[in-house]
Amino acid sequence: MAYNDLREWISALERAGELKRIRVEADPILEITEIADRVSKSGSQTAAAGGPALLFENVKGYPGSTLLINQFGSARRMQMALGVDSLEAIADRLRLLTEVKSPQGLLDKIKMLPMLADLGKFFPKTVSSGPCKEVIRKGDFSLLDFPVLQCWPQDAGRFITLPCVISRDPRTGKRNLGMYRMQVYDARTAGMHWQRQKVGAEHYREAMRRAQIAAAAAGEAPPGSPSTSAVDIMARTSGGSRVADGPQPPGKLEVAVAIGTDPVLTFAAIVPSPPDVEEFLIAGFLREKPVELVKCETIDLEVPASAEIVLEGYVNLDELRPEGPFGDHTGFYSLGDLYPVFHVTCITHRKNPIYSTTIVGKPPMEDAWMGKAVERIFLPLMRLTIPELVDINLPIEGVFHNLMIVSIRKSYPGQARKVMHAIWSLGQAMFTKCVVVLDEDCDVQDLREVTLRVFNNIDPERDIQFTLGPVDSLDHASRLPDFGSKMGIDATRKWPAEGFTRPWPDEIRMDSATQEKVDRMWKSLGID
Ligand SMILES: Cc1cc2nc3c(=O)[nH]c(=O)nc-3n(C[C@H](O)[C@H](O)[C@H](O)COP(=O)(O)O)c2cc1C
Ligand SMILES: [Mn+2]
Repeated sequence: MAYNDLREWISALERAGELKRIRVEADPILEITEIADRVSKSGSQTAAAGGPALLFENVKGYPGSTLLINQFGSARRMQMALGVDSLEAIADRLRLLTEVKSPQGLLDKIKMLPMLADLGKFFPKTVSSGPCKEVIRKGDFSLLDFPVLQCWPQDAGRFITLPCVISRDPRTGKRNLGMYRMQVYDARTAGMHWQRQKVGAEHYREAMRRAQIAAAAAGEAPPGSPSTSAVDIMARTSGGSRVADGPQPPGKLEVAVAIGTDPVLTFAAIVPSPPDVEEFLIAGFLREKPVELVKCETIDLEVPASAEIVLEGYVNLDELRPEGPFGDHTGFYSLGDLYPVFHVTCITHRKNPIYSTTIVGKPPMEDAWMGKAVERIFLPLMRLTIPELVDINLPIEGVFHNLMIVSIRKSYPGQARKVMHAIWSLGQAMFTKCVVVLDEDCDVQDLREVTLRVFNNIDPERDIQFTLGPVDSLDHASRLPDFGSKMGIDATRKWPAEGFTRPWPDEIRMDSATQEKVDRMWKSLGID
């Protein structure tokens, strides 16, 4: 049962006792962050961690406006958002899809029918209009009309923190939906913080390549201008897309931004899907209902029809501007850097739009629960490339890119190292700074067990693997922005075939006969 829009989701939250309306005036500058932060961290030692979603109905300076925050802020709400009682249910549906084999007979074919019918629900539908068009503002619009937060004291300004950013691949025409924060510079411009390894940044680079090739073909390449090979352009871009030398011919990439969609679509914007798989499709799969899209007014893109707010606009290919610092989900401020600038050409919205937002900072915050959902849902997909993978755990304090703990079914020498390298080459898992590999009988969700095993089982000099590669743009410790070292710890039991010839001791376990005997006598001992 899918929610059609943010409002149905808010009603469901309210009915479930998962939402608090706040009628006291609260300031979008710092104050709402402090409130939401305290709520995020309430009861954080249990699975039900994270207090309720908050609907601010009296935002200082924005009379009549409404602001939603912490909608995903607990394991339970994350499940509700995805319409399941357990994230395993989604993992199971994915597993079914990935395990498809050719049907052996009629019975097999019949069994496959529900799955094939399911497939039809994935694809987005273009509709002629929708609630996001209730108010269309082509001339009189301003980003400052919405209660955009300044989250933390040293932030560079106000940031739109939960935007679903839509762009089209100039090469394939496929659309991407990614969540990239946007610093509001003024009424009509904002930063576009797609990090360089993300799909939006690749669309931008592709548009740059095309503009350069077109300019060269038209003989407009300025004297001494750099070569237009893709490799060269890549080499000269950094941060989001900095052009370090040589002029970039003018041009633009159209971009649309949806704020306040149904929760599945918002979640789909953070999912690290393969670059060529449209997130609209993923949302359709997760919702079990197609996403409805409408055409934009001023650009050639489609946006979710039921979005609360839609920003239409473009980024110039030859314009970058300092973005950040911004208090980030690492618990530190991410440093300022140069990023493209989003220019708004039109804003459409629902009547009395609800501004949907989040804050990031020291974990746990609501993005922790979104990340945990990604972890569970992606396990079956990771197994397609790393079949020996039994389970994974990205502890919340590892802020997702710093630490991944995995267990594997080890069948040949050196396999733990093979798994590390596979993780470092798998989509956004490439950012993982530390990978810890354990044998299949270790419950990686139990950090005490993990600690006991890892540090007992390693000979550090022998079992640690260092390598170099891309790191998350948010990493403030790496030797260079976006590039640094990684560490893998092979905490599996070592084999003679790996050069370990000493005996490996058994773990201590009491025999079951003694355990059962003590169970029976337990009460009589009078200890409890
Ligand atoms: C609240 C939140 C904020 C995020 N902000 C950014 C951001 O500013 N820049 C960025 O590159 N990724 C950001 N991310 C992560 C991306 O959304 C994520 O990597 C996503 O998979 C990118 O989509 P893409 O693969 O289509 O590029 C954020 C994630 C969350 C949950
Ligand atoms: Mn994507």
